Parts: sequence; C-alpha cells; structure tokens
Amino acid sequence: CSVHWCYDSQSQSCGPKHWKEIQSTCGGKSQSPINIDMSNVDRDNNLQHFVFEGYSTVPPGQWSIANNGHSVQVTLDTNVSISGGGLVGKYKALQLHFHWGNGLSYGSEHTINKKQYPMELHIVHMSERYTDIRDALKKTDGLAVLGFMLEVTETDNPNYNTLTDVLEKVSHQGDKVWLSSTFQLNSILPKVARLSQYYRYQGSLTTPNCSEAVVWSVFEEPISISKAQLMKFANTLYFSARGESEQKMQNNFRSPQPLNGRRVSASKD
Ligand code: SG7
Ligand code: ZN
Repeated sequence: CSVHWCYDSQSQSCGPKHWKEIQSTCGGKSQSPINIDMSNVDRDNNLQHFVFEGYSTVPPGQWSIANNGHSVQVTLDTNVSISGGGLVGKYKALQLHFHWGNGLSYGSEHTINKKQYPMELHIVHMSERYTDIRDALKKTDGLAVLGFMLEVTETDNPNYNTLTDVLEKVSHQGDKVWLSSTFQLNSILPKVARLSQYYRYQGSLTTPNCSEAVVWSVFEEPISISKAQLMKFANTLYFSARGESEQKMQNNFRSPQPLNGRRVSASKD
C-alpha cells in the first residue's frame, strides 16, 4: 500500500484531501464513493439478479479476520464467487470489510439521495479473467465490489454476532485470527429476494491507491443491526498498533467524489 495515508479522524495531514499527493490516481476522474441520485439513473435491463456461489457456507479454517489499520477485514480463502448481475464472467470473492462513523448518523461511503448510513459493507471480488490483483487493478473491470448499507434498529441482528464477538481479538492494527467455525456469508446480507435492486457504476477503490478498476454494485435494501452492535465496531477497534498511542478506529470513510459525467444505472424502476 501507499507510504502514509489516513483518515481525518487520525490526522488532518494525511486525510482524504491529501491522498492525491501520495497517489495521483486518487485525483482521477472516476473515483469512488459517489452520491447516487435515484432520480438521475438509467434503467438497464442487463442488470439481472446475481448468482452467489459458496456464500452459504465458508468452511472452518478457510476464513480469517484481521485489523489492517484502516478497517476490519474478513479474508476468504476458499471458492466463493459471484456472476450474473450484468457482470462479464465470474468474480471470485477475496475479502469483505466495513466503513463506519462514530455514531448513528454517518459512516457509509456511498450516499443515496444524499442520505448517509451509519455503516457500509464492501465485498471485494476479482475477475477470474485476470491472473492476480496487480493485473486486475490495471483493468477497468478488474474488481467487482458489492456495497451494502447498514442501518440501526432496536434489535440485534444475531447473524452479526459471529463478527462482533471476535472484534476484541483483532482490536489493534496487525491483529489477525483464523476462525474454526462455519461462516454463513449470505446471513449477514439482506434476504436474497431483496438483492435484485441495485445501482451500477464504474469507479475506484475508496482508499489509496484508488485504482479505477471497480465495477460497483450498491444495493438499495439496507442491512439492520442494533446500535450496540454498531458501537462495538467503533469502540473495540483501533487504527493504532499495540504499544502505539491509542486511536479509535472511527470515521474510516471517504466522502462522495465528483461524477465527472459518469452515469449510474439501476436494475429496476
Ligand atoms: C480497505 O479498503 C481494505 C483494503 C481495500 C480497501 O482498507 O479492506 O484491502 C486490503 C487487502 O488492503 O483494498 C485492494 C483492496 O481491496 C479498498 O477497498 S474498497 O474500495 O472496497 N473500499
Ligand atoms: Zn471499502
């Protein structure tokens, strides 16, 4: 990754406004995230349903969770993939991670009609047509990232306990644990029937190096978790490594970037 980048909550001097000084790509014309204006999208009949493979069972020992100093990330070390959804061919799932704020009112990266959610989930997939991530990051369709909004409701989402229970073990940068339980990846998503409504646009990674290699799919249906579950992320995790001065991992999101003429498509009216 890049020499030294951060979020504003860590230091103003390496926050998102400075990323393009570290990595010129971050000042490009197809950057992510964006605001999605629902009244200004093109309906696209190619945006049919996704086919999810391996999402129902990630076997024990084939997934790990780590604090990478920017987010908490689940790495998938097994065959999980998506196809359909207007994508060309299959995309293999590599990892998922979250972006969040420090409370209930902001934290997501994408916004829908300027509404920001308290958290956003990203599932990063790489096209099987490319040999490795370095290769994929050079292609405009190298990666397919699925973005899901999280909203807060009264009750816990029991399917999130698998993740929230293990956050203590990865509180600091560099911490990593392998899980010996089965992970039901589909259980942390909205019900499959609600996944047919999504927005599609061409964009980038939302962190340096900001490669403009991402086919984005942002789903309209949010995922519900409780306030306690949300706050567990904001209050258990640190940007900092053990022994460094403690910096809570909060507000690890980038703000919406200019569209620069890009169009957003929608799967349904
Ligand atoms: C997170 O977001 C990490 C990164 C990820 C980045 O900070 O999960 O993952 C790794 C492996 O460092 O970068 C290449 C990549 O997936 C940007 O991903 S995002 O655009 O979906 N937010
Ligand atoms: Zn992300």
